[in-house]
Amino acid sequence: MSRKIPVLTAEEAAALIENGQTIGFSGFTPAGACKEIPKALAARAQAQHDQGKPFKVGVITGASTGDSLDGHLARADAMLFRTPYQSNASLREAINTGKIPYFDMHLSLTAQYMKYGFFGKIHWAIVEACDISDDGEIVLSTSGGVSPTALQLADKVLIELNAFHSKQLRGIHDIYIPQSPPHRREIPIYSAGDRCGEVSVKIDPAKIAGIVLTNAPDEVAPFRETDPVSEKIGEQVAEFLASEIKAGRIPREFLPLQSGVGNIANAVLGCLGKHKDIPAFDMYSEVLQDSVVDLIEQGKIKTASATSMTMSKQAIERVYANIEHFKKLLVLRPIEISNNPEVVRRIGVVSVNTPIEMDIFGNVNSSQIMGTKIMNGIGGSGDFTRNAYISIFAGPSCAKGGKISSVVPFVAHVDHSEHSVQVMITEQGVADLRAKSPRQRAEAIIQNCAHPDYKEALSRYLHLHPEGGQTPHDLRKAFAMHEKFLADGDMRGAL
Ligand code: 0RQ
Repeated sequence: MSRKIPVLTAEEAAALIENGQTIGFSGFTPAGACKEIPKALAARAQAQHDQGKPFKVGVITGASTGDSLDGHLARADAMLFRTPYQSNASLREAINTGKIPYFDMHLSLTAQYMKYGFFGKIHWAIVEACDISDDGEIVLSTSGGVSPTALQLADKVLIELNAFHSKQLRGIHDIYIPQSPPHRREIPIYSAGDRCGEVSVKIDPAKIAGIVLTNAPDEVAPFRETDPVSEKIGEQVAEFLASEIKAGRIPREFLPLQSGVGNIANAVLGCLGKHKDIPAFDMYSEVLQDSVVDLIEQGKIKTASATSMTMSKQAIERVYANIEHFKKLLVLRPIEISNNPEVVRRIGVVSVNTPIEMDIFGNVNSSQIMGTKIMNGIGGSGDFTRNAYISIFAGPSCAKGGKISSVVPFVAHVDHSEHSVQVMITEQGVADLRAKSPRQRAEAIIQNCAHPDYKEALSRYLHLHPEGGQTPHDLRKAFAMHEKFLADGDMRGAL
């Protein structure tokens, strides 16, 4: 016979957690992230610190979360470690000043690292749900993330039951957790919308310590209006993909698309939706943003698979108003599956991600400003880039009003190597790097992608040593543009 699971206040829930414990939290971006227990936990940490007692917890999530989790816990100095991705200003500062150890990881690996024991014991799973039964059946809210694995591994579980989210989300999730090696088999997904798992997570109800009742939308920041540079980048991506279909290198019916997060990703999707030679397509991605709702309503997206619906309150309400229709077209998966290299390679995903900087030979930095300060993390960009049918990086040719060139001689940190990156696109144009040597790639990137203010300097660098090897670097000058920026705040005039 099942017992009634106790309803707790957030403070009562936080009081159960002890210093030094590791928590697997739900949430992928602010979608489906816990909102009340982390705030109460931060307050508990602060109170302990005020009494001179230590209090920190290890924090594992799907990706970034909302300020209620990452902001509050970082500001309370309550994190023992943080992984695998973040985008919060307070947390970023604490990481960059060495206060919080941060492991920036490929997101598809987090759940299996948890299972393999690489993070040590998982004491708690704290997970947002839209529905729960007394016999331990949990229906997740707007993200899959690492929640299914955390719920299975943790000794104890706390649930935030969020009344804002429709209980009708039951059926949108497809929860499949692969066996660990040497028993793992292929993941039976052969097209973006395939389902192979369960609609909910079932655990032993005895380990659920309590439920905290909440009622709040996800803390998703509003999108900026598309600016002309993002729009131009979006158009270049759409035009490039249309020309690949025309050339017969992408099948006529097109291939599933992965598109990153943020304004450029939104603009890319909008431009693909408008392009007359791009047929209706599937998405096999990580995050579904507002633009996906528009494109589904316009019939331009057929099915979309991801691990989260990172949508504004208005967009998610549109989904809930027509949930039975959307459930036929949307699948939310655990991050281990939404980003799985095996599936990405099999179904031929075309990946489009945003770089921080790219170098003339094709390496990409997605995560570290000037090679030292973390911005967010590699996220899922590596999971997709390394395994894509065609991997594209698309972003502006310069930053900070032109004082920083996004194309540099050598990236100051490598997330994606020249071996994985196939196409670079800026508002200036497209560099197709396929079947090109490093010297040929450099000519294409400088000519087609670099901002006019930096073309000559980059070209001079490339030709410093005409017989200088397969990749003609000058190691004394490779970071001259970065050094110039660090010295006087402007890369122009270097080299
Ligand atoms: O700084 O906010 O202080 O002005 O970096 O740049 O142009 O606003 O772009 O918000 O799209 O973020 C790569 C960070 C781009 C993001 C990155 C400064 C710039 C600005 C942000 P300010 P923008 P976006 C997974 C997809 C990694 C994870 C990933 C990211 C700030 O896309 O985190 O790919 N990606 N996930 O001024 C110094 C440079 C700079 C620079 C930009 N060269 N040097 N600062 N900035 N270039 C896959 C999915 O499926 C979702």
